[in-house]
Amino acid sequence: HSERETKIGILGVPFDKGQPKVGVANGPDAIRNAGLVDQLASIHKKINIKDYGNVSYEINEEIEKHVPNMRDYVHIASCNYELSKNVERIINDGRICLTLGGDHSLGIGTVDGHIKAKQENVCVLWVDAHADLNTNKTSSSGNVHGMPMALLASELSDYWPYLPGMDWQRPVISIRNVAYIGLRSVDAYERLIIDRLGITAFGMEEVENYGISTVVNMALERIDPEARRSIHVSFDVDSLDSLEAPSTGTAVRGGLTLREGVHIMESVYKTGRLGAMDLVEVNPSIGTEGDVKRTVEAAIHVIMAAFGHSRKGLIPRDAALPLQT
Ligand code: HAR
Ligand code: MN
Ligand code: MN
Ligand code: MN
Repeated sequence: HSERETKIGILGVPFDKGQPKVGVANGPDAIRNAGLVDQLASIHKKINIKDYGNVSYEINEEIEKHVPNMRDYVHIASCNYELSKNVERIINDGRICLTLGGDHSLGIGTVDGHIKAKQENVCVLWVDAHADLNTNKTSSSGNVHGMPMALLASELSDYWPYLPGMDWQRPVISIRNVAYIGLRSVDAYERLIIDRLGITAFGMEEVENYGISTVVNMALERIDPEARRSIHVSFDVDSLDSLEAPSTGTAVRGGLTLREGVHIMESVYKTGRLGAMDLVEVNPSIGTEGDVKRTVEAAIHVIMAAFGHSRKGLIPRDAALPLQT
């Protein structure tokens, strides 16, 4: 374990329109204000960080506002359009793009931008309590943060109506290049799709049966068998147990421990192929001050592991033993 040059581009997305609760738009600043950049910089000297600030967007008035059962559709389409372009640019700048959310509807834009930058040679690890695989026909909530994976998967494109203002978003990722870890709240139609399409899904039962180390290795083997793809990790903080990450909009008990979350990201770091990471659904308006602190700290631990923080400790590259002479 030693230092490896790592260039990171941080992007905040203070976006909350994919779900109904206030507060999640303050996730990016809560994570930054807890010292994210300084902590990343402290991993080792070969870390190079640039904070690109927050994504802003204007409503595209041309877009038809009403799409059945997709709440705040025009915001979703407008924000993700800007987001995709930002992610693409950051990756083209030679950086791993770290997107701080915001709700998980932003996964539409981040995965899209990553795919555009890497000419489609991308696989996705979706770490989440939820599958986010609803269409506007199957969703019982109309909340778009429960739909991003269904919008991204090419196998599901026929299940959507024409979506005005989303032409930039090519549903190009094959669901065969996507794996889930942490599932424990899956809607009936989502389960049907997972089974019918044979989607790689490691829910909490599989984490219990195999252990997290085997689960991550099996997931990566399935979505990137030749170890050639750029890896996109979309990490929903609600994948973690609600004791570890209480400040989130749709907490589900019985989730990943922080150690398991960290282990996932350490494994991804070791591949050397992390291309982009999203850390979403931190909501500083939910819970006590202590809950918020715990949630933000958990998010930072998971992020640190993704960029090379080692629980074993790191040896400086040119270190010599301090032997007495
Ligand atoms: N499956 C439910 C829905 O579609 C709940 C989605 C919950 N949200 C998330 N996504 N945090 O991971 O409404
Ligand atoms: Mn999610
Ligand atoms: Mn979730
Ligand atoms: Mn630590």
